[in-house]
Amino acid sequence: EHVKSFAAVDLGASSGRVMVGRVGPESLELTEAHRFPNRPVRVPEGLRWDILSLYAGVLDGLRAAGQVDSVGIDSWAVDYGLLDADGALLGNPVHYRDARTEGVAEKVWATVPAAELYAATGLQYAPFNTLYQLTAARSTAQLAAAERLLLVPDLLAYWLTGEAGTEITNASTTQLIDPRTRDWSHDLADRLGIDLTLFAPLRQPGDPAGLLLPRVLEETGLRGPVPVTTVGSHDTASAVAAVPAAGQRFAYICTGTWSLAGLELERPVLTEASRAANFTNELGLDGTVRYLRNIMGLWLLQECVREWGQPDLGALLRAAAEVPALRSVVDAGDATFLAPGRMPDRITDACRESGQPVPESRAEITRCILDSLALAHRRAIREAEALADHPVDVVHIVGGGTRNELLCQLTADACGLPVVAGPAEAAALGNVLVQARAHGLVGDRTSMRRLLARTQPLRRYEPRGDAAAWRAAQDRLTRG
Ligand code: ADP
Ligand code: LRH
Repeated sequence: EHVKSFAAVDLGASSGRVMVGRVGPESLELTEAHRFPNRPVRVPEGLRWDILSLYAGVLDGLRAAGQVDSVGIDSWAVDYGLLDADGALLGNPVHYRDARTEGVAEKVWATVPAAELYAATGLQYAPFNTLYQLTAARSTAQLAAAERLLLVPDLLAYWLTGEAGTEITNASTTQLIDPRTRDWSHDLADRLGIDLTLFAPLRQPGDPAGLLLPRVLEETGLRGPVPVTTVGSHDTASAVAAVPAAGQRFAYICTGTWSLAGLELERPVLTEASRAANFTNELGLDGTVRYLRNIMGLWLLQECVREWGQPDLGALLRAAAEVPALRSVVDAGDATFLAPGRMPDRITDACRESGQPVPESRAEITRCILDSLALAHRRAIREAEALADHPVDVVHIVGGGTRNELLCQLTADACGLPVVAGPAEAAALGNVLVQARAHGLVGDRTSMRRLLARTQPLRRYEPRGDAAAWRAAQDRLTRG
């Protein structure tokens, strides 16, 4: 059997990894070559990504991966680095949780009303959309000096190859792309004074993205030529590509730092009702639309665990499973949870303010978070089904959250639907499969999904009764 190897660089908000996928016509095997923490740094001017440390992790990972047929890169969305006229990076990329975008949206809406923005781009309102970040950066010395803007995965690809491009699925998260034409919205950019010539030409998943530079080969011990292949460089686009679903009647939840819950559609939903419900139309593979809602996700738990000095997660989750269900819930979609810090207090404050019992122990706070996430999953999927007129009969959970059995079971209970959990490394697998397809090893999206379902360990959770309790909890939140 003809087998090829692909390195998938996948940078999440909590960790980066370089995975190696070995793909044949009937086989798909993924192994971890290297994993490294992603620790943002607060400096006087704000919260920044430590991009050089991440790039060092990528090089270490490629060395550990050994000889591969191609490399693909994906990461979290919306953030970017700026280059000067010599092609040198101007400062550390600003973290999407940085406070610089506070109050910026209102200024943008004074020029282009929110309804018009949605009709033009289909993107949800989130303070960190690149459009708002660029508006916040207006009249900074750094932006004035910039000749080029590269989204994070494109920046790493540029360092590896010397070639600059803008990958389309991630570009769709800038809020400067029209999801119908899948091209820049020049009119919008003009009205907002955003210079689109900063962006390198658009690239599509599957496009060649250059060859590893001689210096990179030397540092990683790889033998050239090694091509870099464009993948769905938005991690969520790669993760959705690796949802092991059959047919169309499925919803997905990509769980990690965020929960991204929604549907794969052929066309964007740009209605006013969709805007009011804050659903986004991000671009996926092969002309698809990722119609989804951002939910705060396991960030809520990560931040508590950080505050508590990193206790054992397994023990904490076992204790949380023993806590009575649905005593108190918070709105896990609420942007008030976006910034880092004081998370246990912020959760208990929200419970107190909404007149619910205040969780006291770590186990109780953890249970409150997981119940709240499951509830937010339920709400997002139900609303997406209605807004897109696209009913589903199964929910696929992919990403790191699939390792949290309690969260998977609670999500099945809350949604009243079976949950199929796995793969955990969906973004890396989607990254690998798009490279494999570009190298002629797999066919269309359906056959990619079939290969995943045949080769990846999946676990099924059936919904356990008590629909009324979830409905009541939802009512409590909506009223509160
Ligand atoms: P990201 O890509 O956003 O960095 P991941 O997909 O790697 O996130 O998921 C990280 C999350 O997965 C962690 O915050 C944690 O809550 C969860 N997780 C990882 N490993 C385990 C585990 N062994 N048990 C339970 N949860 C886990
Ligand atoms: C998840 C993710 C998500 C974006 C957020 C900024 O890693 O890419 O899809 O909304 O990060």
